[in-house]
Amino acid sequence: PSVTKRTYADRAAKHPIPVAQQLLAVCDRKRTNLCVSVDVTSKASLLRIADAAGPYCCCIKTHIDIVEDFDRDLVEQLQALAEKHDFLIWEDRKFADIGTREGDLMTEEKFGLTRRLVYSSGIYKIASWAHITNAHLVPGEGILTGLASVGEPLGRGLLLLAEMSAKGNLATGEYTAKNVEAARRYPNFVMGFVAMKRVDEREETAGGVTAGEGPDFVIMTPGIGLDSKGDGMGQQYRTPDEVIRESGCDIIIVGRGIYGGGDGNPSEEIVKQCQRYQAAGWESYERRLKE
Ligand code: 5FU
Repeated sequence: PSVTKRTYADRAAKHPIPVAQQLLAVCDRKRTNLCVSVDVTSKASLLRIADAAGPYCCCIKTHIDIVEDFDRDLVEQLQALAEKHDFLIWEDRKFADIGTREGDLMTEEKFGLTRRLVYSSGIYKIASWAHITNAHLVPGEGILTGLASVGEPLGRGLLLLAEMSAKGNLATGEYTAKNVEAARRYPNFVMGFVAMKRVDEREETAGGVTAGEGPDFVIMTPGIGLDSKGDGMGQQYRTPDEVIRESGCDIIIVGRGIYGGGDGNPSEEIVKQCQRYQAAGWESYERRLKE
């Protein structure tokens, strides 16, 4: 059957990528398909919001480079919260540098090329703590070889940005289809897509894969709001039901709808909004299974 008719538990049990198994299993265990995007600029706010939202979500998404007082302790505390509340961490880094040819990996090991160091090194050392990160396919498929050489041995997973939520974005049509084709060639690292719909089941691809067949990709979808249609700056919001039930996506990503912008809503308000989005997302998933 189509992945949209399979439960998170069933998909978790059969997924080839450990981090995708983990994510889908958390969804099932906690009855949530909510990923909370915590886009705040201080360590204290990020940790406070992650602690408040933790019980209600399967994943916390960060933009770690906006945190002004970032330090290693932040990462350690975030990891401790992930353990405490049973969620995964996704750094929304959107890598887009040039890639590596398969045969050149050995040379790269020796010279430690930039395209891999951005994931493994520097101040943030993203690969050391983020279960999930994401990348654009703009530079070509080599980007996957480069990132996989760092992430795969650590058991990390990657999402390709097959589509985006912003008005007028260019990730459409043939480009989206290319993302799906490329993902199929990295079955141990590319766990899914940032996308607005079930891009992997849309139609036949060049590889001849038809609707409902092929690997299980997790579709994670930003641009979710229950109270607003946009932010006046290009962001477009849809409801959890439009995204999970009508469009067949798997995980809803909610930022300002939950933390409210700035340094974030008071923790009680965050809890209240999390519960609201969690309930809406889960209800849509259950309806989708029955329809
Ligand atoms: F890839 C994408 C995309 O296409 N749209 C997005 O909005 C990522 N995002 C991120 O999701 C964006 O960078 C924010 O971190 C988050 C959405 O936040 P919001 O406050 O719910 O609009």
